[in-house]
Amino acid sequence: MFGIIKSSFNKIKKALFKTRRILGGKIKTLFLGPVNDETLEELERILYEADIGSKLAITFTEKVDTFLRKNQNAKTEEILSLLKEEAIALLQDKTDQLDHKNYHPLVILMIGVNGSGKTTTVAKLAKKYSEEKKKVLVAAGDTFRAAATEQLQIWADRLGVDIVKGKQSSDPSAVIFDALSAGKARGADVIILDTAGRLQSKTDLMHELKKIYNVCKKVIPDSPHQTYLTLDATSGQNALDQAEIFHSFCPLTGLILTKLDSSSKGGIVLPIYDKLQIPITYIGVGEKEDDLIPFDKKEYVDSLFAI
Ligand SMILES: Nc1nc2c(ncn2[C@@H]2O[C@H](COP(=O)(O)OP(=O)(O)O)[C@@H](O)[C@H]2O)c(=O)[nH]1
Ligand SMILES: [Mg+2]
Repeated sequence: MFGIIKSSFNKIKKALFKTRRILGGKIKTLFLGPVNDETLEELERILYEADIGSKLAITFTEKVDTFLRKNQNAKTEEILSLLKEEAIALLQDKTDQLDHKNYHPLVILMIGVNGSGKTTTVAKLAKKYSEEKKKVLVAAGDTFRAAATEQLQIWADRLGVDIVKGKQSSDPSAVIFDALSAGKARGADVIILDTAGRLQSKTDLMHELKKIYNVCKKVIPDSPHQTYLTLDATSGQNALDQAEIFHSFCPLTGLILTKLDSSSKGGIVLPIYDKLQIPITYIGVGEKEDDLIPFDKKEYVDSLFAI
């Protein structure tokens, strides 16, 4: 157990390596010298550059300012601790909420824009549940590109999980309907639904998602039990806008922040949570099936502000 915790912490540390170089290292260097107004302006800029967003960069800098006025000889470590405390307080307890109710089958709907990591995350979750000895079925709900179904088929073969797919350009809701019906009939424990990310327009995409959502309700009334939005961490503030739009059409139960390994902007977690108050359930730290870790606010914050 301890080994698993340790290895996931190392993965987060590795994933946030670039952000750490920007944040922890720069903050350390910044406070080596005498502190004045310019130092605080610089701190605000450094925080902003790590994608913490302008609102939080200002709030955090003000906290440091107040602290420094009371503690003129504060050490860098104390400043970093203060920032960590602020970040943890912001993330509150909601980020720990994973729904552990025993749904049977558990239906997970994966949504997000093209390239944000939906299909890869479906595979990662399939791996996770398979390891828990659950019978997993995945649905290739992205019928727009033949390559999308092929991609999921390759994962399903590799992981040894059941897949339901449709013909190219067929109605995705029909595939979802078939998958849910098949999952029920075959006694699947977990059904994970992949979807398409790019349609002609935002309205089309949202209309289609609504349709899929309603099909879920029709076949398994209380489903989808989890609706996860994948957000590409490298897309920075844009991820925030996406999350808001999706959430207004399909109530999200969790966010999965992908590609934290390839971003130097790991700070994006904070403004997303600040604005939407949707739990960050997992983070993606690579392209392989094992590169998905449950989000742990303390591990995350420790890595973010590590020096
Ligand atoms: N580095 C990295 N790459 C990822 C991660 N998740 C997905 N990808 C890659 O991002 C690309 C798009 O992923 P895909 O799952 O096809 O996105 P989709 O269009 O939303 O289904 C692929 O090349 C994936 O291998 C991650 O956590 N880290
Ligand atoms: Mg896909």
